[in-house]
Amino acid sequence: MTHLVEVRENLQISRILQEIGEIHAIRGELFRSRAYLKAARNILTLTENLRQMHEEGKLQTIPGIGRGISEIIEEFLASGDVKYLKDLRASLPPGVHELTALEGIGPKIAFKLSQELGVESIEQLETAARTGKIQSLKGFSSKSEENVLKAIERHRKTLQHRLLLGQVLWLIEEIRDHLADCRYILKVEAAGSARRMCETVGDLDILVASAHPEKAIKHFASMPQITRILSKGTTRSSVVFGGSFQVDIRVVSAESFGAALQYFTGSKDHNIKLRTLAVKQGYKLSEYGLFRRKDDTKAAGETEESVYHNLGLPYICPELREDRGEIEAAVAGELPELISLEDVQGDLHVHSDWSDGTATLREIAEAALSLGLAYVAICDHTRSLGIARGLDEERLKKQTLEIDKLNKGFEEFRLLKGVEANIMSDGNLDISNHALKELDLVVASVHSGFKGDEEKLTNRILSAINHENVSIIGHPTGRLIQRRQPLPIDFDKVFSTAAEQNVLLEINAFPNRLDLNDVNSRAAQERGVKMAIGTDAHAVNQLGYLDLGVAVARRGWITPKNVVNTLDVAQLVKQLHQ
Ligand code: DGT
Ligand code: CA
Ligand code: CA
Ligand code: ZN
Repeated sequence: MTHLVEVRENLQISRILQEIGEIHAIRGELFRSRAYLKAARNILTLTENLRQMHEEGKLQTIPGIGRGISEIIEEFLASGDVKYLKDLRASLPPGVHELTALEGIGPKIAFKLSQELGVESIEQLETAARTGKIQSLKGFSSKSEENVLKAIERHRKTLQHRLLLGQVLWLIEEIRDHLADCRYILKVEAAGSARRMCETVGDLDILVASAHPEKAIKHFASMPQITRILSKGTTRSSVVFGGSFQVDIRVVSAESFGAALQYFTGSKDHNIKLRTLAVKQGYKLSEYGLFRRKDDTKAAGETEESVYHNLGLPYICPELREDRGEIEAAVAGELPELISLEDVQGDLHVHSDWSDGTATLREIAEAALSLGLAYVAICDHTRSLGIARGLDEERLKKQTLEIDKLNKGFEEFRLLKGVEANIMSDGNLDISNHALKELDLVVASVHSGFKGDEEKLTNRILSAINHENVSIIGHPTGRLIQRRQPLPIDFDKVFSTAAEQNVLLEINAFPNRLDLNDVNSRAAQERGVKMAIGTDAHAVNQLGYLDLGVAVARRGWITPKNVVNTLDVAQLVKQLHQ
């Protein structure tokens, strides 16, 4: 599992081409714009790493990528920068980028507003709207003015929105890449909720070690993705990325970096308990270090480990720092051995172009191989999900024959024959038993009929667990983060039945699902339930979401032996047929 960085690189390049395309559209260069937007889209669904394709001289074999675009890709791969994009950005009037963050304001309108009214920020646009300047423009009315004001209001509300962890991890990579270019910066870590791998992040806290704080801050504040600077001091700064997400940066000395990292990682409750423990042992713990009370000398601070060790504790992983018993467990020497990404050998929930995924079976296998995985379970939707081109028995049969054929060509890799069947409102599955019997594994999930009381919904899940062919319950609570509440199910019954029937509960790793979540996985483990991590990927790049599934498991105190993805393929198949 060492190639996630390269998968991210594809995404990064796709975003650069996307932005170039958008700026060309603003400038009215529609033909060019389309070419870049198309290239950006094609790269998103690419199965190979661009870096590798570049090394093999194959960039121009990608549809929509000619010499010009391949040169841009090469420049990015070599230097991490694209001068063409920088120049394009500089060619736009200030503020245009910020205005496009508003709903209903595309690049073209933003450009027009900035040209004709001279507005350079959302605030100035608001003033223009309130003073009737927008309706006086040709092609605009008092209605458009109202719409602009509403969009600004909605934008301010989403400003307080939390981002999904998956989105933030991505942003952290970009910030790291940028800060890596500054020779005054010695260390960079993301702290706060992002480091604890919380499912959503309110603001991102970046911690930097440097002996020249002002230079470090200046370098950070020059990131082109920053749309607004809220404050900029000598050792700290707060800025807004992409029009809505706040990032706080703090610069400390290398000697107190560990103590600062410990402090700003939180959680607040974990820190409070740790400080109390420090006081009991005659210390004072702050963001500057761990100090002996009697003479105020420093006992630790350069590394986080040194802080914990001097308090007589083993290192406590950031994912555990929620004051959910981790300090007590550390004192007792009973911290769990957490699962890690390296333990994971395969992905147990992936969609192909046989239903609503975008990749072919072969493309999925190749992408998984390049990620270092040993197996992937193909789990396409079944027929009652019409919109997702769900499979009936006949197409499922054809798919399994295709998988058998492909598997003959692999030496140390296997596509597992699976399906994601729907749990109907009566608790039955929408596909016949004889079709399911032929498969390596069956994921059963609720995709419709979310209304109903706890008893009814619990019974639906229980009958799926009791179904003779079901191996895994997919995204067990059905929640979508910030969009749909979890189903009200009786976990007590679900856990005891799953443990009894040897049915696995999924930790779905898709960024807006993370279902089971940390708390529920931990409860499941305590009840003897084993879990399966599945990315629910619908495109090859999404196989990289495995790290989010692992993060949930780690926050849930889950050990490797309770996650079947840590088994090799032979052990796994055996376990699935128990
Ligand atoms: P978020 O941003 O809402 O997702 O959550 P956090 O945990 O990142 O919270 P944030 O950004 O307010 O603060 C970052 C860390 O800084 C927090 O986890 C612990 C530390 N911290 C902040 N304020 C306090 C405080 O008043 N007391 C203590 N002990 N720690 C604090
Ligand atoms: Ca934060
Ligand atoms: Ca913060
Ligand atoms: Zn599903």
